[in-house]
Amino acid sequence: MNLSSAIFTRFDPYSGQLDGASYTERRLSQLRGAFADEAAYDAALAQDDPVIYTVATLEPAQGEGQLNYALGMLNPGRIGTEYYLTKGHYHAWRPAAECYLGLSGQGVMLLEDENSRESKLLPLLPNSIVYVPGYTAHRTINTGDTPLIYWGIYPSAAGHDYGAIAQRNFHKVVVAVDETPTLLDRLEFLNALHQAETQ
Ligand code: S6P
Ligand code: ZN
Repeated sequence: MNLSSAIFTRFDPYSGQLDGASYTERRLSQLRGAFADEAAYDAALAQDDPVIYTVATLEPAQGEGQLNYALGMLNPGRIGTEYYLTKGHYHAWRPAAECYLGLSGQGVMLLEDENSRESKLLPLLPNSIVYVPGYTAHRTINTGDTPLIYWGIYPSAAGHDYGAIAQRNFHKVVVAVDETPTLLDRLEFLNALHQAETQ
C-alpha cells in the first residue's frame, strides 16, 4: 500500500483549515450559472467578487478501496434571495456515494436523483451526517449567518462531474421566503421573478 504522510491530520472545525491539504477557492465570478437570479448575480458581481467557498482536500491514497476527504467552508450570504451555495456535482464514477458531516454553522444539502429527478433537502448541522447515495447530484447551501464547515468523505475514484449540472441545473432552489429557507421549483421561482419584474 502506498500511503502518503496524510494518515493523521489535524483540522479546525470553525475555519475550515486542514493541515497539509490542497485548497480550492471558489469566488462569485466562478459561479456564473449556479444562481437562479441572473440579474441579482450580475449586480452582486459588479460590486465585489467575494470568496463564496473553499475546499481543503486530502488524498491520502488512490486506488480501489481507498478514501479521500475534503473539508468545506461555505460563507454565509445571498444572491437575491438565494443562499450561497456550492457548484454541485455528480460523481464522475456514478455509483460512488459520499458521507457529509456537519461541523459548524447551519446549512442544508440539496440532493437530486439522476434517474428519477426526485429532490431531497436535508439539514447539514453540527453532529449530523448526510449520506449521499451514488447517482445523486449534491449541492451544499449555507442558510445561516456564520461559515458552514463540513466534511465530505468519498471513494478516491469518485471524481467530479460538473458538466451535467452546468448543462441542467438542479430542479429546485433554496431561497429566503419571509427569512425562512424554502425549497421551490426553479421554474416557478424564475416565473415569479419575471412577473415581479414586468409589473
Ligand atoms: C467531493 C465533495 C465535496 C465538494 C465540496 C464543494 O465529492 O462532494 O468536497 O467538492 O462540497 O462542492 P463542489 O460542488 O464545488 O465540488
Ligand atoms: Zn461529492
